[in-house]
Amino acid sequence: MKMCLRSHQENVNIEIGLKTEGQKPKAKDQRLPVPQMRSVVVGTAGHIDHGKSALVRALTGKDPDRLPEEKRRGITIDLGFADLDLGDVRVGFVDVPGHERFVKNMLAGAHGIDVLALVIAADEGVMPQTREHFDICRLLGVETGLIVITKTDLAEEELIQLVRGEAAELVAGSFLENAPIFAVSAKTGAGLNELKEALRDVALQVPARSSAFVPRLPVDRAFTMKGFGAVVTGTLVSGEIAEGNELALLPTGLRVRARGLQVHGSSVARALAGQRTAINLGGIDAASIQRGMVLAPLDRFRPTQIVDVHLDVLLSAPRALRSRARVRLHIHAAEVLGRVRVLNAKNEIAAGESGFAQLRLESPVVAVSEERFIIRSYSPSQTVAGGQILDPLALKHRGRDLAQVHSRLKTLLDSDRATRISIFVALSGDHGQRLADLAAYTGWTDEVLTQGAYEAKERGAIVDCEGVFIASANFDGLSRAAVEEIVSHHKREPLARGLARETLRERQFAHTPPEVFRAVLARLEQQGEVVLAKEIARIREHSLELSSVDAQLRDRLERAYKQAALEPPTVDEAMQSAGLAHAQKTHGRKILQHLIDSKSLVRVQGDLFFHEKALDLLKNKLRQYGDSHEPARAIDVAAFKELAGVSRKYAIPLLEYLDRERLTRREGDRRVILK
Ligand SMILES: Nc1nc2c(ncn2[C@@H]2O[C@H](COP(=O)(O)OP(=O)(O)OP(=O)(O)O)[C@@H](O)[C@H]2O)c(=O)[nH]1
Ligand SMILES: [Mg+2]
Repeated sequence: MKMCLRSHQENVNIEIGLKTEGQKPKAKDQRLPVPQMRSVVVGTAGHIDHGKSALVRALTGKDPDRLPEEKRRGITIDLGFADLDLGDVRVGFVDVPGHERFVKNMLAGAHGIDVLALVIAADEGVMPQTREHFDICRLLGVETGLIVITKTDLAEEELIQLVRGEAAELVAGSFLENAPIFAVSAKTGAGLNELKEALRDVALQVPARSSAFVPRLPVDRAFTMKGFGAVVTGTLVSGEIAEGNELALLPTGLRVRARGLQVHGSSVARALAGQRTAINLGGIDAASIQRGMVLAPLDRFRPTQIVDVHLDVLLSAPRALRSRARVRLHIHAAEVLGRVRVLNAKNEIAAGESGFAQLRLESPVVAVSEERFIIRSYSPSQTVAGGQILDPLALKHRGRDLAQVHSRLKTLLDSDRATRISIFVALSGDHGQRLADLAAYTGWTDEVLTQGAYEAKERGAIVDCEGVFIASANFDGLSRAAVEEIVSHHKREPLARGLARETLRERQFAHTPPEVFRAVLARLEQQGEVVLAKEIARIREHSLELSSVDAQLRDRLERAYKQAALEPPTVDEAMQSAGLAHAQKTHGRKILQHLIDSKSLVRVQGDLFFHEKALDLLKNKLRQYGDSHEPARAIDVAAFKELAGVSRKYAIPLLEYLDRERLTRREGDRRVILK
């Protein structure tokens, strides 16, 4: 079920004080400076009624339970938020519901947290959702946290010690193994100061969020505020969003504008990775925004419905995770239904085991490689596995490709950026990929992508074809195909100079971007394998060796032109005088082409050819004429006809040819003979 959370009076006071519509924005310099202090998100987790919300309230003075129903029932239903200023650290709390039925809401909040505060009531100890929440945080890759035993005012010291033992047992071997355990009471305030101090220390140790990713804000709440319009909140998981930014709301792709931003209740010009952020959006109605949607830069991500993943099935899962099982995927704040296809021979991953799988989703989500997620069974809803996205834009696999898919996914699971780029590029086959495609796979910034692609290129894994990346294996394959195509053309048409580039492109590169085609030809030319002459490609060794019969024909044709000098025959006349029958015309044409290729004949106009010797003689005569007519060096058509000894029929095409050859330049009805 998707949720659209509407505003309640409480939100207005706690989180939002954005400028009202039509109100003049404050001048930039009047704004609060970008907060420089550390900002971390601490998420509570733990069983129902264990005192999570009471703890947040005792620490911050703010009640995270904001819904009237929560107040009435005394339980948390949906995520609550509160923040705490610890001097040099600002803590944004995400308080989650402990109720078994609201784990889905817990999941929407758990994904963005830096620090886990695992809350256990001293009078109850470790309970089912203590375990489930802890598993979820572990599977989502949370790396830092502490354990808080609450309600110590309700338990004897002996019991508290017992609970400490239980907690230590629960987290043994996990990221919380050495985490400090605090015994506190929200009621009496005992232990809270020490806890605050520890929160500060832990927060300072939290590594800064990676700057490798472009901004992304998974929406965990959306509501309308009177006078402001649509407001969304969420943890900015990466990058920065600034006031005025144009963003896409995914998966719909709707274009929206960040009209105003708030972090920790104050207006800011920009929000940074790791901050709980509220954004007033222009260009959209809150009713069309749902929890789980993602705000991101325009044209950067591609929503997906098929993802290849690595899964860790919980030891506590009631049964193995099998192919065709209908599951709920929780990724960031989104929940979508889908089916699993386990990518192994057994078609299942047993409880406590891991493996590769493909998830086919019923609706699109935004996902990038490396991203963590949680899998819950469809019914009853129960957390069964966690995982990591390996190929976010996967295709369906055929059974016989399984081994190959397996080895690819194995590499993706544990490899550096350049290797992953090489794999994503290879997946695109001969199509290749641009930086924008790789951005959709990874969510990385342009700088990171450029660097990764550069390294992949340096390692010889990919080739950069004018900005289209293609796997070296594909590039080599295309090069071989091109050479073979030209070779077989030479075999079919030994008299032809080579293969028209366009024909080559159509035959072998129809599904390849033009950049790749050009790069392949350029590489083949550079290696000296292929010679490119104008629009024709030929193999370097291709020579136009003629049979002796054809060689005689060629000589006769050439003689016909040579003898005619500047008054050459038509092609038909030349063929006739060479003794070529009409039926052999096509063959004769090829031989004619041979003479043209070897530069014995020159095409002056249309089908009008001259022997190169005759043209050379004419050019010399013309130069001498110019020298003896200094300084004008001019000649008119009549004088030219006389000089060349030709009629007007030949004189005009010849003069135009000489103009093209830059031997003469037309000036009115005369030609200037250039030096
Ligand atoms: N005596 C005592 N009562 C506490 C303490 N902390 C919480 N409580 C009480 O325990 C009950 C549950 O506390 P909550 O903070 O709502 O528990 P919760 O973990 O947030 O519960 P859910 O959000 O529904 O999972 C409330 O009646 C609180 O007043 C404490 O330290 N001492
Ligand atoms: Mg609560």
